[in-house]
Amino acid sequence: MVVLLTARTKVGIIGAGPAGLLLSHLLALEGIDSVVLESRSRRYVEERIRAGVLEQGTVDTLRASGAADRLDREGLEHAGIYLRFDGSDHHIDFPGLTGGRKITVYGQQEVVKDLIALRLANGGDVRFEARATRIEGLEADRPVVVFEQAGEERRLECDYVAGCDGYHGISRHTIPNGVLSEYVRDYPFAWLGVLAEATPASDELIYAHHKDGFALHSMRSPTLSRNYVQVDPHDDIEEWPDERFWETFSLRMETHGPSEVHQGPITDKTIATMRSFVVEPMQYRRLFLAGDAAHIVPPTGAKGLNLAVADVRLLAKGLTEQYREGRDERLSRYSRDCLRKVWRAQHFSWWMTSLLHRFPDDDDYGFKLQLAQLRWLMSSEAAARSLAENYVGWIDSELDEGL
Ligand code: RFL
Ligand code: PHB
Repeated sequence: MVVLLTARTKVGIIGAGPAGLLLSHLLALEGIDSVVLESRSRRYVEERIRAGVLEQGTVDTLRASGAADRLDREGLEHAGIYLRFDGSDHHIDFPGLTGGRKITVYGQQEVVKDLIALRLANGGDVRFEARATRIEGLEADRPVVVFEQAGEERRLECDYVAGCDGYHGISRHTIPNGVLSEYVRDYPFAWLGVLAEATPASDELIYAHHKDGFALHSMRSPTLSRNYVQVDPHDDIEEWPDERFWETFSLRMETHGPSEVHQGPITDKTIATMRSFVVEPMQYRRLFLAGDAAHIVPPTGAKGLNLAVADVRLLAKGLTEQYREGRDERLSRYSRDCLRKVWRAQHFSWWMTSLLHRFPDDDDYGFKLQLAQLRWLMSSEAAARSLAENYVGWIDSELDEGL
């Protein structure tokens, strides 16, 4: 391959997921230019169905940065969730327990669409089908992202690199051996998720605890349901025809009598394995990792996308301080500051996962412990508040003020 073109920018961003796109947008608002490199096509990233729950702080960030016009029109504000166990529904009232905080249901791919449209409308440089292959020059503090586009190898020289390329990206792997510590927990189950053209059966999400395994009823709009069931991590999607999905989902959603499940044509079906993972530190010289590139959580606590937003909010602040005032105080604390929220969310996601799933080698004792914990959540305001506070997004008094 012939090296053809070299471009230059202040911040080279690898990945056009929520982390990379929002970072590019926040930097542009501060007059800091960036180039976003994305290996997939625009269509692919805009249609990739993933998260759906935005914390209050995520919505606030999008709103304050002018990226929430459609979110404000179409997002579904939710004041709580239901825990379904012992044959009935139990409501957790978020505003009542957290001083008025809520969540908003709005698909991750809608956030991605909005951010791409905004970046392009504002003259942003977002390159699709541009795959970063390596990062050079980190040791010399003159980073260059080498990438492939249209069959050519190209170079992007930058002051800083933001590795926003998700769990399977290259950024994390360019850091020399011995620098990073990895913390991992794998779970013996996966989530089978479907998108169905069916009116949601509930005004709020339902997390169902069932002896056969966990199920979740969520939604994307007044006409689209998003439902999940716990499955074996080795299951193949072919083993889950639509009829089997609805049968399993209906059974686990059962309350006293037959549950009210709204079925409809399934337009998307995927299996996602579950893992907790963190690398520390989230920085090496002029390379900063953000979002799933540095940490992932099982989806039970709905934290992944929100953590990605929290990271880039701090990174944009740090880079702004650096460019505006020539001070690297915030930037040098980036990893430490992010990891406070990351570990809080790690614990919450692990806890919600342990509370609600059936572990294959667990016995009835484990099931009874889960029920005891669920009943306690509904009878102790302190317990319910701790769930609510974490679900709407923990406010770190040391860091979140002024952000
Ligand atoms: P992303 O979204 O994975 O984006 C990374 C981007 O980098 C690109 N890329 C590269 N580009 C150039 N060169 C390379 N070499 C590249 N390698 C990779 C990829 O194509 C991609 O476009 O990471 P980011 O931005 O950090 O965002 C993280 C979120 O996507 C993720 O945490 C959430 O989706 C997790 N998650 C949830 N999070 C929530 O906050 N609330 C939820 O309700 C929620 N539900 C979920 C979820 C994740 C799920 N799955 C599928 C794992 C539900 C599910 C089922
Ligand atoms: C979703 O709507 O996709 C969703 C909701 C809550 C979760 C995970 C995923 O915990």
